[in-house]
Amino acid sequence: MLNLSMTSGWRGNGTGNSGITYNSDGVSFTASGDNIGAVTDIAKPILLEDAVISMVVNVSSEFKASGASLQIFAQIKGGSWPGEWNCWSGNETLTAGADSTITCTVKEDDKKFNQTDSDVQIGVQAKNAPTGVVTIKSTKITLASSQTSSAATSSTASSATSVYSANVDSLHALASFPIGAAVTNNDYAAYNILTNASEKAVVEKHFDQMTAGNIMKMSYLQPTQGNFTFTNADAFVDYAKSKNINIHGHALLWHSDYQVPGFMKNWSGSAADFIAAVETHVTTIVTHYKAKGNLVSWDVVNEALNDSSPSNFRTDSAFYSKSGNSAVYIEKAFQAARAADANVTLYYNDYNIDQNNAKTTKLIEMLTDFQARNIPIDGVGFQMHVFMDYPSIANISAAMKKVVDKGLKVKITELDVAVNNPYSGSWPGNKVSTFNNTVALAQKKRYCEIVKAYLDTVPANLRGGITVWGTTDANTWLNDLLKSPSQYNGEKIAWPLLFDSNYNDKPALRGFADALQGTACN
Ligand code: 9MR
Repeated sequence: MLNLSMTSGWRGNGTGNSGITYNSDGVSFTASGDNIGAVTDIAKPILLEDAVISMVVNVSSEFKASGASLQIFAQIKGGSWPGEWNCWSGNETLTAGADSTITCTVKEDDKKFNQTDSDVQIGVQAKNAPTGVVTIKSTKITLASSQTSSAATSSTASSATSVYSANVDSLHALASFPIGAAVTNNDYAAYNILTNASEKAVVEKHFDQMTAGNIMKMSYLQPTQGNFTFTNADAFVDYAKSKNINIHGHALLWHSDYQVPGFMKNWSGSAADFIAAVETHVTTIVTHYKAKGNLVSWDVVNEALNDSSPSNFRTDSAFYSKSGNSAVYIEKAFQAARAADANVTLYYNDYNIDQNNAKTTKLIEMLTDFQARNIPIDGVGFQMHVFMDYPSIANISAAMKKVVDKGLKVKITELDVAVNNPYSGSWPGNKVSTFNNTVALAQKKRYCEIVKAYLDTVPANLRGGITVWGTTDANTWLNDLLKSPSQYNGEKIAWPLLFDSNYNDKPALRGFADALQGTACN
């Protein structure tokens, strides 16, 4: 049985319809005339012949009083749009303000509903001079026993499954700037982009840029001094190139303890020699990947600012201490990167700078200083590991605007929207334990609003792109119990990404697409 999503994918049907609205009951439409209704798509291949469509509907008193009826229908999209038109639910079967179940068995003698060529739309429309409102609360399709569909077979073992399509053919095709995803390689073998067909499929369909979640970090590329280990990263960059996908390099320098090679952490030589070693790392890697041709931008330095107020350069960083308690390593890294590749875009990347707070102020101070001294920098990466309720869109926009005002690019480098916020004042009383429709819709709206804020704030020539930090909810750093044991006390309740753990679209994907298409966020 297919249990269709009632939170996205529906649209108005019939001439003069005023669209549909999603609400806590389901999908509603105003039946202002004959053939006005609501439809949703089911992707091919779909074998609907002999299937039973079952809808729980609730009509308003006005609809009931108008004497109108409802008609479930199914239609093959394309050609002459042939359909199943024999299903009627008369006014007498409907009760005002109460749920009624109406059904339709899809039957066409010539088996047109065994569709491999075209998608199918199913829906319900009003008949007999209707007025008033109709709400569809649920829609289920019971396939004939011998039949199946891509949605059913791609789901988990249970036959009761929910099929949801965001109706997005390709997310990146909707944008004129890079749309990226962070991916896993041999760092998390089960989700390795080079070997996992589902990962490949979702990335190749929706993204035109990738970031390596881990394998281009320092300790992976230069584990011991002078020993550069490019094999895994090269395979990843080459695969991307074969698919016309660009790479955003992440990250040349990051203080986070286990990313820093031991030889740097334990440096006992002079500060000048340490800085020279930093420059060698940057120069060697940027030069190597310049030759590949598809590495378009780098996070040169990641997270060099602290979270204090006022904020300053981190001192809990080997780079800072071994450089002689100085932040000079930052500008040296940018200079070395620019010298190695004149064309690659150079970003400073950090978290919490989307909040227009002390850290943003320190960031802007650093940018101003760099520009005054001609230190090469092209833009700022806003990581944007955000929550449903925090930070506000106003703060995000204001912070991005400050970077735009410096004439620098803004790239959202690590976007994810965690459903649960363990830092909120009400935590854990406000904990969401199930990813339900209400949450899915709120997340859809939040994704839309963030992407819209980006488009509204950052002019086209300064848009470095938007990258989500992972593909599916199964493989998010927020589930990474090994590295973040305290996050949600080990519960996997972030659900922060665009695809669920079965690689199905989430409403969040529709929200992202809505913003790119200029559709209102709802
Ligand atoms: O997603 C990454 C995770 O797999 C690693 O365990 C972790 C530590 O290396 O890094 C995660 O990615 C981080 C990124 O490199 C920098 N910004 C914060 C990201 C989430 O922690």
